[in-house]
Amino acid sequence: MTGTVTEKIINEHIIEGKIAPGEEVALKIDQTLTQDATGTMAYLQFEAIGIPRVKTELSVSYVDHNTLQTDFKNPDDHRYLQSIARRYGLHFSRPGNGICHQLHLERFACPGKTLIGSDSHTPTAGGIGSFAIGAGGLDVAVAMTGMPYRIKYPTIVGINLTGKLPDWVSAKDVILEVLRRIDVKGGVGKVLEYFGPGVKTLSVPERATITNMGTETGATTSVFPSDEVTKAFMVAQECGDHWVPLEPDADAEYDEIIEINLSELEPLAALPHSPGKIKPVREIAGLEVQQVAIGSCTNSSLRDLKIAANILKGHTVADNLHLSINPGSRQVVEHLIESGEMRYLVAAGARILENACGPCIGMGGAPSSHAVSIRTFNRNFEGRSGTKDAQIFLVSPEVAAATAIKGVLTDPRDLNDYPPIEMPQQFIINDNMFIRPLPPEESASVEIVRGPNIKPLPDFPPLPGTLEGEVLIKVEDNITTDHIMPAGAKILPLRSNIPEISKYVFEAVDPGFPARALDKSGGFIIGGDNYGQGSSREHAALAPKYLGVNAVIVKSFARIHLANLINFGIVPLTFKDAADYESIALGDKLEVFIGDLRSDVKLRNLTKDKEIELTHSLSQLDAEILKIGGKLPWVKAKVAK
Ligand code: MIC
Ligand code: SF4
Repeated sequence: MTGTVTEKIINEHIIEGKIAPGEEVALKIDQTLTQDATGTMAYLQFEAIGIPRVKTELSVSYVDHNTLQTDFKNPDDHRYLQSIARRYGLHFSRPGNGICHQLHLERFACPGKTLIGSDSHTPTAGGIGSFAIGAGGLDVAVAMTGMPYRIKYPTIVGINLTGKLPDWVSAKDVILEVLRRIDVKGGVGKVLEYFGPGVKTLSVPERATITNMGTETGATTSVFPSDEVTKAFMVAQECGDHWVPLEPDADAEYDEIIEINLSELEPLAALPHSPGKIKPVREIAGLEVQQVAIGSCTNSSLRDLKIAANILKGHTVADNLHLSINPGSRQVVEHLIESGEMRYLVAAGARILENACGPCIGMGGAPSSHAVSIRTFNRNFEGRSGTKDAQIFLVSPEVAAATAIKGVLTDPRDLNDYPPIEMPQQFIINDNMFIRPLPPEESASVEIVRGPNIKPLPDFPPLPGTLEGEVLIKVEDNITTDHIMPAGAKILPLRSNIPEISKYVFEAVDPGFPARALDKSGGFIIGGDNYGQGSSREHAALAPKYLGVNAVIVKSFARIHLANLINFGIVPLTFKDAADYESIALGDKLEVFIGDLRSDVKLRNLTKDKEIELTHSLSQLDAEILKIGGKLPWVKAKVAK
């Protein structure tokens, strides 16, 4: 069979649908993962569906986001998740074990397998050749019942890598170069598949840095082939038995091709406040910096921290800044301790934080007022760091470590020789912070532990044929889920309590929104292009729904958020003519005739006495799900049958 890696994996997993870009296809899902911030909701939904045990080959519940325990809420959620894993046959990764994507890559990901995860950076596993997609928690709950996951058949973009990265330039610069070319919505509806002679020059964790941050282009996923480098990595992780070769055929055809010569790349940075705003570091070097943070699921592998350690060796972190480090996993830390390289980090003055997401999601490590913070992370949306007026730049570990020494943003090529790093032939395998699934005969009697922060799921009624209400908010292009439903140390612990968390919807954009929405008994959100980019958090749909929002009308949507809106019974509509966006204002009274959602939709603006045409990309199934009030009632009915 000829084909790309993407086609080969989809062909092996397709259950329903037509193979043509834009057509809906249903895929069998082999593996799922969740993390704690989206997991509590996903498992509340899984419980509500009512099947006795997960039906996937492997499902893992990780704890890595809500690890700051300032009161009972987060630790209660962790106990709930642990009891769920024991009751329903999941692997459980205990807090402190590491970041879900890094751990999954080290211990569970396999070439050729499908994986969906309730986290938008699930494509990290594409670095090993998994077809790994980020999804809302409810879609992951449904996949755990053994039902397929539906995607729009993607356009397949081949990224032809040639050459070899020069010293001081690393995988982060490859994905920043991709973002420079296609920006934060250039990947929507697409899979970014890497191929070409440059692939073999990149290790699996380097490939994973690239597929991880492919999310920031809006792509459905990113994937690398599985080759001898993949095999060596899996053998070193004692997972060699699960390796399979998976390469594109010589005559594979891509819908589009992007050429990247690795030898020509240079250190790049994403400027505030978008991962798509890219400039060479040399053009902005010299900027005074107050914080450097190394870590996150993009750049916290052993390779990344080794390079940072060896750059910092014998130096002290500059007086004017703080350096924090969040290792990706305990395996990374155990290696750094064994090799002695942890000492270089500690001696240089780095603040070694937990093996968790940490500052990446505003869980500690907020920068000072107006600070410039240089981070190896994947997102620099305004306010996400916890400090609204901070300026966040996204860079490679090489740039971050060089900057930590110099105190100003530094092109690492200005340092002396590139330090050699030695990677182990064999990784230290210590799985003692994973709790394995219980056998069915023991798991059935496990009691679920629920703390007072875990509130029951709200119920939503079926939608009427005509939606009425006021425009509750009107926002611009590229609104992120961090704008809609912020995270951070104060709000993240409320993820299993919808009434409470809904008080923070649009907090940084318009803090009056929740009260206004409740006061007006719901209404509409109007937005621009790429509405809902960023995270997979379904709370960005669930909480507005709780406040009474029944439709979001925008120029275009980001993929995961669109699916989440449908899942919770909010109708996602787009302007047929984008210019109509201008004709609607905050407070306008609208009537939207959705009918059976089989065709276009009419909007009557009662305030302006004007009619406009709206459209949508809903399949028949989506329409059915929306009309009955969301995916949970739909799936419950299906399972009951
Ligand atoms: C993120 O990076 O924004 C998160 C936190 O990992 C989210 C998930 C969440 O909101 O819990 C994601 O990327 O999906
Ligand atoms: Fe965690 Fe940040 Fe990765 Fe999201 S992007 S999973 S918050 S490390």
